[in-house]
Amino acid sequence: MRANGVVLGVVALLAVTASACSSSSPKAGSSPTTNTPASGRAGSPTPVLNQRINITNFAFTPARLTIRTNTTVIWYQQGPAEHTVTSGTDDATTGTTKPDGKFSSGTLKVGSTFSKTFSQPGAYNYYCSIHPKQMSALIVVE
Ligand SMILES: [Cu+2]
Repeated sequence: MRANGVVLGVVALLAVTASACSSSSPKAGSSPTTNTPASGRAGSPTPVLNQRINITNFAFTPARLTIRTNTTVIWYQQGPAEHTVTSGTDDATTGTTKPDGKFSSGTLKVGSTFSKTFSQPGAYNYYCSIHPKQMSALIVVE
């Protein structure tokens, strides 16, 4: 019978097509990702994950600090007056400061500390909300 031969041929063709598809599929989901650098800076020293800033004599020291992401900055309030660590912009021409809400320590008594971990790159201005004209500083996160 001719009909049987045609049916067998179609079945055989479907089987070949199916096996061709399945044999070519395994690599579809395993394409290599090339946008993740394995090691950042080869040869650089072990990253320091904590940085200290002193608050003393109405100043943040250092006033400008560059850190890597995921570094924790700890401010040591050494007086003699009370201060704050408040993020925001400092407009030197008008003498006004505006908190931007990224971080704020509240009033720090002498001898206390405040810490924040910076996980996003960027430039972070901050100041003391009690003495904004005297005390402003910058942290750059690379
Ligand atoms: Cu102050």
